[in-house]
Amino acid sequence: MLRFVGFFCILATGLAQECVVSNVPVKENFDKYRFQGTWYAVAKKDPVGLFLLDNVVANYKVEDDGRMTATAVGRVIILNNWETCANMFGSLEDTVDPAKFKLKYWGAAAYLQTGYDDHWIVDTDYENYAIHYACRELDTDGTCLDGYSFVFSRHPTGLRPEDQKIVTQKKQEICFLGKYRRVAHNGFCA
Ligand code: RTL
Repeated sequence: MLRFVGFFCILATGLAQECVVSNVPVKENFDKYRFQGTWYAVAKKDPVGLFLLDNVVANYKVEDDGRMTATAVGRVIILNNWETCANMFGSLEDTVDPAKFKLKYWGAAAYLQTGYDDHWIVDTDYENYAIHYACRELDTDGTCLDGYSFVFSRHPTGLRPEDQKIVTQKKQEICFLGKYRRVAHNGFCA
């Protein structure tokens, strides 16, 4: 009987561990140099509150001192009815894990949001797709209460069919499957 209970305890903790943020898988030996350049957001999972709506394009660069910086543009609506393109800047602080950064970000204009978020690269092949993950707030059980994620493509036309399967798999591994929306690109911020 005790062994029976023990088995179910292990099973239950195993299931509960799955979506714990500290267990979210990230890219092994992430190479920030190969990640440089333009990435088009093709899908995103939104956080609570104001966020980039669509036409999101990010550009990463490794500076001479080895630090990664990024810019991002995207359509936003401010004060409920004013639509504009947000030009954002970010500096990515390294951590012990090469795929996990802290992103400090701010806007070109003072009315744009500033913040300090996680910036994890869950997976990428550097040439076609990337899955980004940021959890802003942990729940008491260690799972993510408020987070966001981008699926990026090197191609403005979207993901190649052969990359879609792996991206779906990764969305599931980070427990955001079913929470993404497509990111439209219609030239609004071009
Ligand atoms: C991402 C790529 C790396 C560079 C930056 C990023 C995040 C930008 C964010 C912008 C939010 C802007 C808002 C403006 C309205 O006031 C991860 C895309 C800077 C989170 C909400």
